[in-house]
Amino acid sequence: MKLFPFSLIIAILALSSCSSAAKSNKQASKETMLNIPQFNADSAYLYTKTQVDFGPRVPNTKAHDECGAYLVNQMERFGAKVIQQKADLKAYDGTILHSNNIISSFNPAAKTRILLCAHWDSRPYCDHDPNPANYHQPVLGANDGASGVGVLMEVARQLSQQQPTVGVDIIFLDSEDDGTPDFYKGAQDENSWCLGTQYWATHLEPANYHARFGILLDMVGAPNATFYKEQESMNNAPDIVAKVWNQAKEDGFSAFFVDQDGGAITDDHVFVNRLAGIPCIDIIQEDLNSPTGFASYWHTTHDTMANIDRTTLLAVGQTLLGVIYKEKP
Ligand code: AHN
Ligand code: ZN
Repeated sequence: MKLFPFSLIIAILALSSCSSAAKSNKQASKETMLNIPQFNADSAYLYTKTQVDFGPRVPNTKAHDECGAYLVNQMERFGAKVIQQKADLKAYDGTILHSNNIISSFNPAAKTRILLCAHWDSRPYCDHDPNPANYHQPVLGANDGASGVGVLMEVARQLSQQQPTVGVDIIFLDSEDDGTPDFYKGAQDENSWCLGTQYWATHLEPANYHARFGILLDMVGAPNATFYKEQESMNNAPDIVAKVWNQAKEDGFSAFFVDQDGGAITDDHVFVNRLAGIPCIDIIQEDLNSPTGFASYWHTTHDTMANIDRTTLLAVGQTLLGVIYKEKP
């Protein structure tokens, strides 16, 4: 008779321990599913500065080629399969630009893919500088170019440490910023911008490439930057805008990702949408009160590391990681 209650206690203990083990396993697997890495803003800052230290990355210059080699080397170190898509592209004035789109694939076998991109070239003209004597100086491009690439390099480093369930392709697009300068007396031409993207979207690599959606970063490093819901993004991929802005809100970054419509901008995402048929949005700093629509140092000699802030890099990078690691195949 004494044995019965004892075995009952054992049975109860076994049952309860079993159910608590099952519960903690369930919790653990839920947490593993939502294990979103921490974006390191110092690292993104350093990747941005390293590019800037090469000098302006204007196509056909030594700094451009050296920085390109650095980017390829880093992405290979992060375990990506890297393709360099080289092409000679014609600028608005007939100049032939030796262009190089740097395409890095993570988890290339995965069917469901996300495209992340940013331009890595610098503009050859400071055509919005307050001093006209600087119009033919190249832009250093700390914010306009290097910041987007810097954030994506840190995302790549995170991808190398923890693989998400979807595949990710990161393209550093070239020859974005050779568009018709303001001082040119002839016609402005929309198609003079984003030459590298226009080439990629009509000569897709990897072959037959498709992604569920794309996110372009452009000028994502300035202190207190404001990203509005850019109009071309809203027209082509409103659900992706909502996904990104909701993730930013969840992470506490709504001061950067403003819940308000912005202007329409001719940027790389327009050609990804139009020519490659991939719904793509643009996270781009807009200043709705400035005459150009952009910050005062845009396309001037003041686009330097002094205008790069780790908190902005963090807001953009952490939001991207949330979106990537939550996406289901
Ligand atoms: C135009 O000015 C037409 N588009 C801006 C695209 C751009 C230039 N983004 C950075 N630099
Ligand atoms: Zn620019």
